[in-house]
This record gives sequence, C-alpha cells and structure tokens, in this order.
Amino acid sequence: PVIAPPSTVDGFVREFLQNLNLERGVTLSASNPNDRYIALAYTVRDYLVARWLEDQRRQRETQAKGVCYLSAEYLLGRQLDNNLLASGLTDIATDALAACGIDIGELRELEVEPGLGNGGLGRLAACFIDSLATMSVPNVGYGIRYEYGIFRQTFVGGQQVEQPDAWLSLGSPWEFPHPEAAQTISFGGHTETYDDGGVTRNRWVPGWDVEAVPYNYMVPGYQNGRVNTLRLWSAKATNSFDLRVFNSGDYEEAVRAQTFAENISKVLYPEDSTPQGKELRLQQQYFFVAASIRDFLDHQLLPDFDLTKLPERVIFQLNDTHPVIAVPEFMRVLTDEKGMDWDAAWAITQQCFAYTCHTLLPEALEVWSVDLLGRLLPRHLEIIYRINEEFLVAVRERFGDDEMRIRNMSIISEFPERSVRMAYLATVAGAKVNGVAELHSQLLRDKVLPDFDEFYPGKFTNVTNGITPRRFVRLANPQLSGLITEALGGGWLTDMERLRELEAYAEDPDFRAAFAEVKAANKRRLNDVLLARDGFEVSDGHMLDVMVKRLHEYKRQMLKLLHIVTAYEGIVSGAVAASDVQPRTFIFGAKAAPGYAMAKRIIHLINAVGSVVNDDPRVEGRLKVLFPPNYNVTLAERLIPAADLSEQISLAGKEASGTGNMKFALNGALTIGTDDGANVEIRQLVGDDNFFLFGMSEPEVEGLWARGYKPSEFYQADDHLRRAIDLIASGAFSDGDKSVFEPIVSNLLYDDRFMVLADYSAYIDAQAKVDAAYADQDAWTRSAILNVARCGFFSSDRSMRDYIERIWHTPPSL
Ligand code: 26M
Repeated sequence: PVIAPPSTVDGFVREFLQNLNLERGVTLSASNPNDRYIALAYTVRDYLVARWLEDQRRQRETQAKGVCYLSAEYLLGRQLDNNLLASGLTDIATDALAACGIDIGELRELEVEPGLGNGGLGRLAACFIDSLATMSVPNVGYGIRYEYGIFRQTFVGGQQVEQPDAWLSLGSPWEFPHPEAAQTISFGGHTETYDDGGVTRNRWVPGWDVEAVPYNYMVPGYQNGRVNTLRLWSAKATNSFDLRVFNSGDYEEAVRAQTFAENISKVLYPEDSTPQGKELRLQQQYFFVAASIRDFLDHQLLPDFDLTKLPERVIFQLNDTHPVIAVPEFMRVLTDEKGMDWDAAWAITQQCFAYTCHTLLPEALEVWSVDLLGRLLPRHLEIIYRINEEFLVAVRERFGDDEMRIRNMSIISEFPERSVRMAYLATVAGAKVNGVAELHSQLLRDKVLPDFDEFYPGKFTNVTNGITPRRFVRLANPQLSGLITEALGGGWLTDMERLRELEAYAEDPDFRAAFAEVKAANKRRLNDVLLARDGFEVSDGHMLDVMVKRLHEYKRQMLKLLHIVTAYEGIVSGAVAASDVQPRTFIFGAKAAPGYAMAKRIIHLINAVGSVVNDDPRVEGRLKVLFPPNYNVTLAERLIPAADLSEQISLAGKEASGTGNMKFALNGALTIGTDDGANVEIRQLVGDDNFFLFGMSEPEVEGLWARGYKPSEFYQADDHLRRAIDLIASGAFSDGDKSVFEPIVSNLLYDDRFMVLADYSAYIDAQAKVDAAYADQDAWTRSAILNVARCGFFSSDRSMRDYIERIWHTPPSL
C-alpha cells in the first residue's frame, strides 16, 4: 500500500525537495519557477494518491451502483489551490515553501488552467464531479483530453483574435496517463449479415481504428478523504498505421495517417450553440463514449458480472446530446458483441441512460445527417433506425395513425436533409430527461418535446443547476468565507442551507460594516489583478457592474451596451451633468465563437465604446468600460467576488439556467435580471426587494412574437433609445466610419430576434432603480448579505442530491 507523507511542514518540505530532485532533476537553487510549480503539484498529489487508490479498490469491491457522467467538456479551472484545499494542506504547503524561500502565491500563477470546455455546460460538469467527491458518491467522469482547450482570446484593434491554448506545453502534473489501459475504437467500413447458428445477424466490419488512451485526474472531495476519478481520453494512432508503413513503404503517407488519427482529440470545438455537423466532431463524440463504455464494462465490472443486472450497477448521465451516440453503441455492444437479444438489450439500455438538456434554442439542437453517420458509423445508423421503427410502432399504437404527430416525433427528420435528431434519441432511450432550472424544464415539456411528455408520463423532471461553493466561495472569496465562519462556525461549506443563519446578521451594523469591507478588499484585489494583467484600473467609489458569459445575441450584451451608450449620450448631450452620475465601472468578459460574425462585431463595439467613453474628459471618469480579454475560470474567480451588480439579462425563455448568476449572488452581488432560467428561482429565494427584475416574461415574449414584433416601432417611440442607436450609427465609436457597426444597427432595427429594443426602456428604468439603491450603501449591503444568506440552495451538492433522488437512485454514499 502507498503511504502518504506526514502532514507536517517538515514532511511537506522533504517531499517537495525530493520531487524537485527526482522528478525534475534539479536542485532547489538551480530550479526555475516552473520546476517548482511542477514539484509542488507532485507533492500535493503524493498526499492524495493513497486515498485515491483506496477509493478505487473500494468501488470495485462493493460493486455498488455508481454514476458514469459522460460529458464532452470539463471546464476545470486551476487545480493547485483546489487540491490543496481539499486535502487540508494549504497552510502546511504555504509554510513549507516559505521555509524553502519560495512564495507559493507566485507558483500559483504559473498554472495554466485546463480550459476543456466552452462555458456553462463544461463548468457545470466540473462542479458536479467536485460535489460527488465531496458527498462520497462513487462516480467516474468521462470526457476528452483535448490537446488544445478553449482558445486564448486577444484583442487587436478592439477585435477578437484567437490564439491556440497550448495548456499542456509546460507539463501536466495533475494527470496520470495509462497507455496500458488503452481501448481500440473503430470507425467507418460497412455492415454485413452472417449466419449465427441458424439466425441471421448483422455485424460491423469497420474500416479504420484509433487508440483511446486514458489520462486519469484525481477529483478529491472536500476534506473527507475521498478521491474520485476523472478519466479523459486522448487519441493515438494504432499499430495498424505503423503496419501500413511497413507494407507500403510510403512513409510520408503513413505519418500523415497517424496525424489524422491523433487529430481526434486535438482541439475543443469553440462553438457552444448552432452545431456545424462537422465529421471530426462526431468522431470526437463516438471516440470518447465508445472508450468510456468499454472501460466501464472491462475495468469497473467484476469478470463474471451478469449483464442483465447492469441497471442496478450503473447509470450513464448524458450531458446534453454530445454523448448520445453512446446509446446505439451500448446496444451494439450488448447485442452484436455480448450476444444479448434485442429486446433484453433495449430494456437494459432504457434503464442505464438519462439525459440532461441544456438549451431551448431550436438551432442548438444537435442533428447528424444520415449520410455522415452512415459513412462513419454504419452499424450505429442501422441500430438507430431500428430503435426509431419500434418507437414509432408504439406511438401509432398509442395515438393512432396521426401522420403529423409521427413525423414530429420521429428520431429521423427528413428536412432539410435526412438526419438523426439526437435529443429525440436521448429522450426515447433515457430513463429520465431533465432540464436545468424550473422554468427551463417546464418549457422543455411544453414547447420543445410536448409529444414526448405526453407519451412518457413521469419521464421529464427538473434538476436546477448549482455551483461548487468550494471553488466559487471558499477559494474565490477567502475573506467572505472567513467572515461567514466567524459568524456561523465551520461546516457551512458542505451544508449551504446553513447560510440562512446569516439573515439575522444582515440586521447587525457591525456585520454589515465587515461585509462591506470584504467587498472593498475584493475590489482592491481585482484592481491589482487587472492592473498586472491588462493595465486597467478600477477607481475607488465606483459601483462594479459585471457581465461575464459567452457572447451570444440571446444573452443580450447589446442591451447592456445600449444602457452604457445612453448614459454616455446623456452626458455629452448636456442632458445630464456628469457630476450627477453615479460612478460605475462596467466590466465585460466574453468569448465569441470564431465563426459567429455578429458576436465578434459586438465585441468590437464594446471595445470601441469603451475607448471613447473612457477617454472623454466630459465624462469626468464617472463611467468606465473595461473588457479584459480571455475571460476564463481563473478570471471569474477574481471578478465575481468584487462585483456589486450581476447582469443576467437574457431574453425570457432563452437562457436554460445560467450558473454565473448563482456565483454572483453567493458572493454578495445584487442581480439585475429578466425572469429567465434560474434567475426566477434566485428572485423567489432572495425576495423582490433584493433583486432588480425587469423586462417581458416568457409568455409576454411569445405574445409579442405572435402579434408581429417590429423593433423599429420601439426605436421610433423612445427618445433615449433612438439617440443611443443613432450615436452608434453615426460612427461616433468608429472614427466616423458608419459602415463598421452598421450590421449591428440594422440587425437591431429590422430583425432583433432577441427583442433588445422591446426590453430597453424597462432595462433603463431598472438601472435607474439600481443607481438609487446604490446611493444607500448600508441598505445595499444588507441586500447583498440577504442574497448570500438565501442562495445556499444553489450549491451543486443540492443539485447532486436531486439527481440521486430523482434520476440515479444510487445509494447515498460509501
Ligand atoms: C455542440 C456541437 C458541436 C460543437 C459544440 C457544441 C456545444 C458545446 C457546448 C454546444 C453547446 C455547448 O454548451 C452549451 C451550454 O453551455 N449551455 C449552458 O448550459 C448551462 C449549464 O446547464 C446553463 O446554465 C446555460 O443556461 C446554458 O446556456
């Protein structure tokens, strides 16, 4: 058995120096900062590894039902601090390094965060595995080890330029490669029928294959001695590629073929909506789920396991449709490889999968053309056809020959080309289907999949998203955490409903003063970070108004921008005296998908407005617009604790949940938001007095669409709106060149799918209320405290309890 080093400063120093010598091959005095960071990471690992091995042994031994979380993305964020916190080693490590003359804070900054996700969906997966480990629930997270994560964003002349994210280039001390546990994953080829002792069966004759090599990551629970596993797959060329060299002598061609295989896990696709139907993306999806299923069957089950008992042993949770090709793969393995008959296999499959949907936008629902699927995975296409046939037979039995309904429910859509609707496949196969916030789950049943809800009563459910308080409260906001612990004592980090006890403290002037001081300190810390990172300064006395999330039209960064332009226009037109303006700093953080032209133009406009507003002396420094590039988890951890105001202003009915909204509220920012996603639940919990609600409700949005929405009417009718848009159109933010932002202006005036103009005046009014409320700092602080006190519900621990109770039915803990 592995024995952890002693949990003392001396023990840590010894282990650290040993790692520097043995793993890095350097002495302390000859080491560079990267050597020291890697040796530190190895040292933390050394403390966790014994626990990890023990947990893996126990999971195999008990064979209790566990969760395989299948997600194409895990947006992990930096590992060092998280793993120190989980193992209770933060102070020991700090002192040990100090004893070696090293500032641990400097090493911390060297870690390049693993950005293996786009945004909310990937970060949610990371929060969930943290909570499962903390709650001692056996779980393996499966995903893809992208060699390049989400691109690094830079601005050139205010426009987004993407750089590759070479996150592995300085070493990756947190991963454990296991080439010996590689799986061979096949693609292409054709299917054939054959005679299996008198029965005719179909089988797959693949055309080519790749190796899937697992890399394990430790997922330590918070100070509970548990360590779960995140297993990410990396593609490697198989020997068959080498054989080809041998046989053909065409060396260059063989190497090219190798590159082709290894491309599969090369890069994360940076689109987080409107899937493009790219072949490589489907290869990625099949690659990781096929490897994961095989890994589970080969390594997690005991050798003589009775496969009919699988539903008592495992549930595969599908994080959106990206891993849904796992369904026909599972069927193929059970029938073609394990010889099970179809009906038995299907009955098992329907109990072993559950599906989480993360969207309502029709263009975000994934479909794969039959043509492409048939070329890449011909046997899987046959299996999907059979699932669909039997499903439609059952639908006819139930509803009669209602051809309209059949067409609407078919897993195969015929237009614009014959394709497989992955959300439908997941819904038919899954034991449960869940949305990610109450409103979203309701709309999913009523608007997106109503026929399925009718056909499968009880299948649809809700699990409202959550966030891990370890990373987003304890690590991101140590001062607030300290204040809470002073008030409540320990234990609240794993029992967030206890934050309710803070309600009483909201009435205590001393506590309010301490809370306000924490916020001020977080702003100073942010100022240091932004100054070092981007040369930005956050002025004293400014309200910090923050909108950070992917750039999407439905999220309505344009609405925020129109508010800023309106405030600016008021000052320069003389309508408002600068001295009467409540000082505010607006901070944006947002990446645009590289192919999303409108989103990129909006980024350009935000930067353009920023340069003009920030440099105009008439503003007297009272409005500042900052857009630090490359918003990521690391920056979020600095920005969110400093924020006063959280912008959650999507068009009602479009944001499935949002999770940034929860992070802000739990860090004592007030929300200005629409009645959308989890905002609805935040407002219910914190109360109307502590939330700035504005804008149309979802039914009102529907109503306005139905009547025929004409954005230009709102433009004509509202003076402020007209002046703001005219100012943009005039070229005021583009050196007089009217063409630069013309596409944005005409989109707003003549299309405006997300009804920015319709909600503008309500937004401006709500912002006036924000200004008025902020003028009473003490009342604002009281509201902020109540936000913290009442948002314990949004701990991802609670989300995990809901999944366990409503979907997984796994035993409480081991
Ligand atoms: C799909 C196909 C090809 C390439 C990329 C994709 C893809 C990747 C990520 C599509 C969507 C992706 O993410 C969507 C997402 O992040 N959705 C958000 O999920 C959060 C967690 O549930 C919610 O809080 C957000 O409201 C929702 O927008």
